[in-house]
Amino acid sequence: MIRVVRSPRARDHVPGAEIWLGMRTPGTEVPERVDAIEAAIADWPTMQALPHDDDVLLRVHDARLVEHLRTVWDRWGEYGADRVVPYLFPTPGLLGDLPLREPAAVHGAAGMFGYDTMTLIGPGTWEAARGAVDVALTCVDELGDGVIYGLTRPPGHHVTRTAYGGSCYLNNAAVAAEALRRAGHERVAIVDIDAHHGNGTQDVFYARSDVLYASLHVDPGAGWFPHYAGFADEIGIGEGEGANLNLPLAPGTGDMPWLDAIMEIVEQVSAFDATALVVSLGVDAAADDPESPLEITRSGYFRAGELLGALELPTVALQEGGYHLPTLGPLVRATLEGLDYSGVGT
Ligand code: SP5
Ligand code: ZN
Repeated sequence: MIRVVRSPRARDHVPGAEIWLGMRTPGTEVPERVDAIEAAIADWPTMQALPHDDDVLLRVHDARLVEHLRTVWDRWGEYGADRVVPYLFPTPGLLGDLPLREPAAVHGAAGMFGYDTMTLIGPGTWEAARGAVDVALTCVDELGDGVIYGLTRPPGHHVTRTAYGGSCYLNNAAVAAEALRRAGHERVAIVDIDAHHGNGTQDVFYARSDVLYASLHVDPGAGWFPHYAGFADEIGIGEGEGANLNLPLAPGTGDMPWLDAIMEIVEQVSAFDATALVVSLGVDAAADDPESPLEITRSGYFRAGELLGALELPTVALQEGGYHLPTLGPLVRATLEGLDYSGVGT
């Protein structure tokens, strides 16, 4: 039996648009995604997220990022713009040898914390993002054995220690992994099956040996977001060397090679001897999805769930991407049904 944790704030984030290639496009990370998923799993036992303090959140993210997200919408009011969009970015090319100073003007500071132009902030963005963190933390509190699913929106896996982007604001999966560590799990594996590389989660744990990050995703080297991260030679650094695994896949990849990559990840998680699992459950690798060129079917997602469920680890599954509204709910349900190992051997 899969238990579900949801947030009443999940629909409050209305990005309104994505500024992509200079064009104001409608965007795909919309509140209706929540309706689509909730409708597909309405018969499963569901609880509301409980409020948590910022302790774990501040172990994952720089306090200045959290403070910026908490306050930027109110400070933006004087510009008369309907959303927060950065316009100037402190790239290495701009800074050279200069120290990174937080700009005095909030419109200058926006690009220090937001690394793209497609991840807009409006009036309910902070409340929704912080609510998703409460979903992740409530999942960890309620986990015990078995599988629990947190309907996290907005998603989180693109948020690094210090910067947001990729339709994400706070890294829910990283928060869950850190909370599992604090709850006594010695080794936590994060398996990211979203179509895109979770550059944020990778960044948070890159130098750590106690949290394994493993991802399969469309190859950034073939021209896909997040472009700068997700390559196979990113294996971790220092103590974290060997605790980061990227399996980039060619555009057009279908079920068989995708499931082979999941099997390779499952072997690595076993070898790592993880005591708990976090699944970054994006379903945007689906054939119909507008945001990725991967071609995964519903039965592929069910099988992926089964392969991960065979680990029989206490598992927190959190929502990441998935943008084709007609199939989004059924794809999430199929993955979780595969993941649910509670009936195995009984
Ligand atoms: C959480 C997640 O899945 N974030 C992925 C964000 C990737 N978006 C980058 C591409 C944006 C352009 N979207 C245009 C879609 C038209 N096919
Ligand atoms: Zn994605």
